[in-house]
Amino acid sequence: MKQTLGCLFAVFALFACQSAGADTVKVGMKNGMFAPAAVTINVGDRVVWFNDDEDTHHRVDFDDPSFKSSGDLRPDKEYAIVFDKPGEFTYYCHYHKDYGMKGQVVVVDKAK
Ligand SMILES: [Cu+2]
Repeated sequence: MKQTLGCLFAVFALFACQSAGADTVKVGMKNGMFAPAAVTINVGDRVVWFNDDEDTHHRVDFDDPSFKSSGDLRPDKEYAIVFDKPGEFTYYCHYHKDYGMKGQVVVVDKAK
């Protein structure tokens, strides 16, 4: 019985830690695509884009100009944004937009 209670407590503690901490979601850039192209995160979470290509530059630009451009990302380089407001934010690769290299970040307010 003592052991069971201990386990239950551990599970609750884990839960509390996870909901209190911010998450990081990774989005790869390869072969003219963002992968995954659409992510849903909570306010305060971080999205990291990383160039998974071997010899192609990418650049993350948002339709909402309040987000800074990533600038040129060479292979193996990454770019991170912490999203501190809820909303649906669309972005694209400056170089490969015409090839359909577009993505979306949906930020939800988990307090609601
Ligand atoms: Cu690109």
